[in-house]
Amino acid sequence: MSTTEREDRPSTGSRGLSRRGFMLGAGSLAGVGVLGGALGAGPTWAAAAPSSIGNGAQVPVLVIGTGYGGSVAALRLAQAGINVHMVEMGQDWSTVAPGPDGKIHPKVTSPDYRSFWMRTRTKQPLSNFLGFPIDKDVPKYAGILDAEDFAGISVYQGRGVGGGSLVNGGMAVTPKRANFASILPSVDAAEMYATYYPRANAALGVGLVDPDWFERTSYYQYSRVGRKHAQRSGFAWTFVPDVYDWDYMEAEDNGSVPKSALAQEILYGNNYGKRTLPKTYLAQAAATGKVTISSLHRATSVRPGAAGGYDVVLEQINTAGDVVTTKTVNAGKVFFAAGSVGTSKLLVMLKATGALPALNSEVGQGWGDNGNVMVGRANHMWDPTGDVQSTIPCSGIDNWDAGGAFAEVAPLPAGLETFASFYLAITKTQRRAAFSYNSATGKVDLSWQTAWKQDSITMAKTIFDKINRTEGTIYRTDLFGTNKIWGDHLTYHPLGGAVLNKATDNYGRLHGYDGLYVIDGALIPGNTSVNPFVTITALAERNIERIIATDL
Ligand code: FAE
Repeated sequence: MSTTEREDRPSTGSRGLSRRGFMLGAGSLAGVGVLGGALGAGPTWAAAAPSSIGNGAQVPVLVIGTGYGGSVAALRLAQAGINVHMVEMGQDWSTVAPGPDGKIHPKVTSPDYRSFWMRTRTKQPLSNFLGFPIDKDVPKYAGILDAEDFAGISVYQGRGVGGGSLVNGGMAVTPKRANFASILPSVDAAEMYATYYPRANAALGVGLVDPDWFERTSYYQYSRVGRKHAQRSGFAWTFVPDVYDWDYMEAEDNGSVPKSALAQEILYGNNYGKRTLPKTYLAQAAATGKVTISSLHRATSVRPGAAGGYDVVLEQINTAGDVVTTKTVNAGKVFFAAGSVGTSKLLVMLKATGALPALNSEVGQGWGDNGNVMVGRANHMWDPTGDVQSTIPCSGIDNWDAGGAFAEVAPLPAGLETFASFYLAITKTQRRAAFSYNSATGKVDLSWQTAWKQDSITMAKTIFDKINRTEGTIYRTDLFGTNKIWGDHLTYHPLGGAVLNKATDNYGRLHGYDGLYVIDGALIPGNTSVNPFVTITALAERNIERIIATDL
């Protein structure tokens, strides 16, 4: 199936939005971005409004977290004339000094202190290469990627102003409309596909790789091999939209701008080219003059204030993770946008410890991993995938309806020929876990069990067993350990924990408390059938429009 045939794509999203026509509110990035290579240094959040909130401050609205949900809330509230303060536990990366390589963000092949959130040893998603472990010791630091360990799963999340947009692949996929009812059953799909998905796609700057360049460039040989293998086994293969500036990537290829996606930058940040939230929603928010952000501030408590509103306790930390100051601020309204895990952990802890006892029993429930599972296949010598690979995936294999799996053809940008095809599959798993407060440790546990990933493996095998049979190839066993085929210990796509229309009303208002809202991936019950951030953004657009109209 070609991209244009992909059903139910919103008309102004993806292909409908010209690659060259991405507009940023009042001003266009296209003019400054493309050949001058200025996207990396173009309008970003921090240039406008760095801040540190004072102890005792009073704000009309406090947003906890600066990922997709939080950024949508901040922008739309500010545009409605409301002052917003955002708190973010990670760093404002645009103010961080370059590292030894002269860049803010290191390559995926050279993780260092900047790469991981408060770990003393890296935890790379691909832990091994040719069977050898590749993790190494690093100084503890407020790095950009968190690998948060629960008993049965490691959950990868972005840390810093911009949340997951800083570390993700930028794959911006609108689910097929036929699947929407199982994703968000209480939401009017017609409204989402007519209004909010297009709005989200436009504001995020979603576009598609130029198909002609795709056929030519050595950097997508791995994707063309992925297509050949998928099609020879009779699977639907499709281009997948992304927020990376495709014109910039072509300029990287012809050598006229500094390389980013084509220089192994992704998991630990992109220095140029990717339209992260600080270049889109947050840059627009800064332009209103009504939004401020305190970075390295972690929200630890929210409770009703004696004089109204909510008292929010914030720990200001340094880059080693030490608490420097504890502040209490008062907010008229609070938006939980700390991500599925961050929001769920806060709410479960606040209910259990008596700060917000009236939250209902749905809080902490309905968490899923979007069915993520990773795998590599060993190709024949005549099917090399390329010693240079773009870090931005641009295609996928769709076997959702028949086998419950959608697999992105992912890069393995090792800098040498690996003869491997690599994939991240999203599967239709029904498994859901719950968060619960552990009074012995004072922490929040997650009931996910590693064995549950077997369902996802079975679905992913509907694609890859068949391709292996057709091609006469086998699975790689050296990427996740020794003799281990499946990357089944992790997820990149945490979803749920404060599910829409269960823990909240149908617009994210938390039951039990006026003026408390959830507006991030915690609202989505465990699975989106595709990569999740477009759905998180579109749902946030829908909800904030209603909240502004009725509550503010
Ligand atoms: P998120 O973006 O995680 O933002 C939450 C923010 O809150 C973070 O910045 C936190 O640091 C901050 N925070 C948490 N707790 C606190 C606290 N107590 N106080 C203050 N701040 C706090 O949430 N999705 C796609 O659609 N396409 C992709 O290609 C893709 N690739 C991915 C690759 C990787 C490696 C990873 C990790 C994720 C990927 N994702 C992808 C998932 C996507 O980034 C994720 O669904 C969204 O970022 C979730 O958005 P939220 O607004 O829920």
